[in-house]
Amino acid sequence: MAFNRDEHQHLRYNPLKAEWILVSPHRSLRPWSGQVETPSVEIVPQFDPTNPLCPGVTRASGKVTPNYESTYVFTNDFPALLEEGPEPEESSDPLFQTNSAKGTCRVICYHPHSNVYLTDLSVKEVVAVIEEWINQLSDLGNKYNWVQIFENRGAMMGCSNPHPHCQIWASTFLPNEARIKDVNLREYYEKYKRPMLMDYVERELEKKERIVYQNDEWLVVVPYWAVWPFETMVLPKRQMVRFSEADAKQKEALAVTLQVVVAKYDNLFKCNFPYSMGWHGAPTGEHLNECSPHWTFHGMYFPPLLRSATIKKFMVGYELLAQAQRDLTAEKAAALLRDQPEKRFA
Ligand code: H2U
Repeated sequence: MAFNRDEHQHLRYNPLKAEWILVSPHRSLRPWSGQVETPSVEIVPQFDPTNPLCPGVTRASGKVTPNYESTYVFTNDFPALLEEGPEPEESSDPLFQTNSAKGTCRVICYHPHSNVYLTDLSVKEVVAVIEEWINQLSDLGNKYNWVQIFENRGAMMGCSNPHPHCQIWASTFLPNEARIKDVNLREYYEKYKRPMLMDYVERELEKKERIVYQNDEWLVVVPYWAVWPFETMVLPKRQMVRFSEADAKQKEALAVTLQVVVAKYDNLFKCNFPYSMGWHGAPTGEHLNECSPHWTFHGMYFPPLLRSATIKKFMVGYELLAQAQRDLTAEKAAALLRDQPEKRFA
């Protein structure tokens, strides 16, 4: 019998993380008797006087969120990283290593209204969010080696507040994901003299099998090595080491791209599709003066849903003890998303 990627088990390699994932497409039709969750039907008001992210409301810290009209950024009242603190003692014991950790955490509100999301905003309003991301990256990137912008959408992903917002955690250290990517991107660049992700964009455009959406500036794919069922990557068509290099055309095209990605996700299971998403570019802070041609700025969406608005994939068992595994192939997931309309269901 000849090997067929859509039917037969195989391993796929993630060159960004130097990790393998097990793909088992033959299991796609197995019956499901796992956990089913009730979808959230929460109606969110435009303004809630008890919601700390709404304009004019007093937050838990006693600070008042001002009457903002576009985006609004504040220092997280419960930050995981503080700018100052005592340094841990160095240890020579290889089993009990410790290191310094300093940083800051901020929250970005996308819009003053709680009952809107990216698909409800104008392209201009989404560009304002993109510009705020870039401002924050430049501001915090002057001081910190890694600035992680991320958004948790939906209670299933730990979003604690029904208001359009994201978080930024900036740190003196490179977190694991950044550190590992930096090593693998650098190795690829040294070997092939090309940024890995620019080669990847070129190949995905040729193959056309995993494309979810594209426009003149951006490509959205379910990556070949995706772990989460409907994981996607947002990649620039022109090499860009950091977000700060984006020009007006790229920002506007990205705003449209983000709206289309959300619409397609929401249309898939007719829900507010939960996910964690965020951006990666070359390290900042003391790395700003280094040449980082191996890096390509990109975005990632990690949605937990598997086969309906309530059935999610759990990273358990084999995943925790051995390695990531998926049933649905990246190509099938891409086709399902590609086939969704670009406008969100009403
Ligand atoms: P999440 O929805 O992703 O949890 O982000 C909301 C953040 O807002 C969260 O990190 C912060 C929480 O600490 N927050 C404040 O800083 N002040 C508040 O009064 C409420 C929420």
